Amino acid sequence: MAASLPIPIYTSLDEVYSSLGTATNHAVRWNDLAEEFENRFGRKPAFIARAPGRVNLIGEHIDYALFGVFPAAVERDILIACAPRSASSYASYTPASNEPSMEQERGRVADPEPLHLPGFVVAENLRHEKYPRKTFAPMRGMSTSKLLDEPTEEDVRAEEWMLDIDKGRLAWESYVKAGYYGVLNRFFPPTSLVTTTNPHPIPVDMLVTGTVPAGSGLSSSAAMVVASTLAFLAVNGKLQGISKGELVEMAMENEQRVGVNSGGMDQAASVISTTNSALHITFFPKLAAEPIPLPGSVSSSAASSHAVFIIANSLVVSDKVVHSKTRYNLRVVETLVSARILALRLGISVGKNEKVTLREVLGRWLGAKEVKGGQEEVDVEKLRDGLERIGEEVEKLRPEGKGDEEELGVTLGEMIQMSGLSEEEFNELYLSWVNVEATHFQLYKRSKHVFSEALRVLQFRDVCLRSATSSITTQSTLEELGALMNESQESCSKLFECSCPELDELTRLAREAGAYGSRLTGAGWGGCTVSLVAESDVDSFISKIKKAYAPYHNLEGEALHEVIFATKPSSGACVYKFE
Ligand code: NG1
Repeated sequence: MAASLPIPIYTSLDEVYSSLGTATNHAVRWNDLAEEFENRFGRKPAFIARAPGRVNLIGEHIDYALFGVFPAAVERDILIACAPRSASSYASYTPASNEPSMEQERGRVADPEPLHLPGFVVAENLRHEKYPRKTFAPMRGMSTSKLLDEPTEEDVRAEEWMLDIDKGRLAWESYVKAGYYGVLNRFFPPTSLVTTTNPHPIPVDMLVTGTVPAGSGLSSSAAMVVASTLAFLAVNGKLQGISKGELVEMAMENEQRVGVNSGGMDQAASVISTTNSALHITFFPKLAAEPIPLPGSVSSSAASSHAVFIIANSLVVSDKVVHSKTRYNLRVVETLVSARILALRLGISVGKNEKVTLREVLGRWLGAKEVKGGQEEVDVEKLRDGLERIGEEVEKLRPEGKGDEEELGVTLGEMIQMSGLSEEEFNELYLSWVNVEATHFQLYKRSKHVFSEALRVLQFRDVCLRSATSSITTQSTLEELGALMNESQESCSKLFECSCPELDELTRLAREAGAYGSRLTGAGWGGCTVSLVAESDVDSFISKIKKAYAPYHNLEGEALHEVIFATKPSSGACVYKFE
């Protein structure tokens, strides 16, 4: 239901945030951005696209196994001011930095800078010293200079749009380009002839700013891709008729172009969230999002306990793209292969070419019928019951003859043999589209994490729903939620191995400082933790963590607030239209 709503288009800022001037002073930020856009491009922006980061409260690394997750959008966000470029606007254009005036697009774009080229993008960032200005043009599988001339019919019948995203290097503009791809492919088919009825994408100027810290597990990458997709939709007049669900799908596909085979949680949370609620997002058999009020966010009596979520950055930067071979993408492959092997061991049939997920295996095990385009829906009760029982079956993946203390992984050869596929079939199905590296693949531990974490998500949801029907959030409700968060951290650390010493330390310190529960949030291996803390204890909690966590010792004031802060569920992505 929430996914079928249209993308909100606002003309006033108080429609965007529930309360202005909270963590950062939003009104000042938005004005500064619009003014700076005018300084740099000589005219006002036409739109500002906004996409928030998210904090995942529980349900880590299970979205790509197609199990439901439980994130909430945060107030921190990415903003992209943008406007179509007209002939008169390039005259006043003044680059903000001393960067070379043109990204060298592998020598395909000729000097002087062809600002008028179809779909040509000038992307600037407010922090231009760190994120230099970039310019690029989409190409229909042929040299850009040809686009300038009269293209022949053959020239413009290309297979794919090309934007040259470098997957081996983390570059800020890659996320802008990733957002552009979806819009190009959906609205400007690369294979068709350019005619007046099938026009070129519009040249655009954009200025980006953001308050979501990069590489911190708050999903700055998804926020960038969602905001960029929205900005290109808005400038090209294609916003009407796009639902939130469609935007999520576009953003998911777009982000995969940066080189990470991500699930869909971040994009869904960034797009579909509403204030005061978390989202229970499910991906199977289709994308659906259910807003769930969080305890303490309903009006309650004086006797109730209020609690808030506090985000703390471990200050270990986790670069998902650079380490994807041994971390994120490896987990995706391990999780998928474990699904096939578990299915075989449970006597469930799996097609030779089928990349079955753990969620689908559970559905089949529970007797869900295969229907056209997927599997029939399984209700939450049945799913919870199945997750409670399948834990024992996962033991069938435990390598024989190996004790608790021993290595529980299997080699590539062993894994192929267990999969029932030939080496060639296995490589084609599981390794041809991704680059991974491991001596041992941890099928048992990964699937044990996925099923237990999926169950914790449903339990967390149940506790929140129960508490929403009562006017009082009791101590025991918060303790139940906290316990689930702590179990999740343990599982992420020991079974999924996506924590790191600093995250383990920070979550332990949070519990010692009085949190009901604390866990890593997002992909892990660095980034942030989220802790559930009584509202009355927020200040003392933060000062205890500051004292105890060495990387915070020298931080004061705004610098401290940048790394540890309480957060409220925020609204999802939108477009602000200047009138
Ligand atoms: P972050 O923390 O944004 O890197 C990643 C994935 C999610 C999910 C989590 C782990 C992307 C864009 N996001 O989140 O889909 O799998 O890890 O739960 O890759």
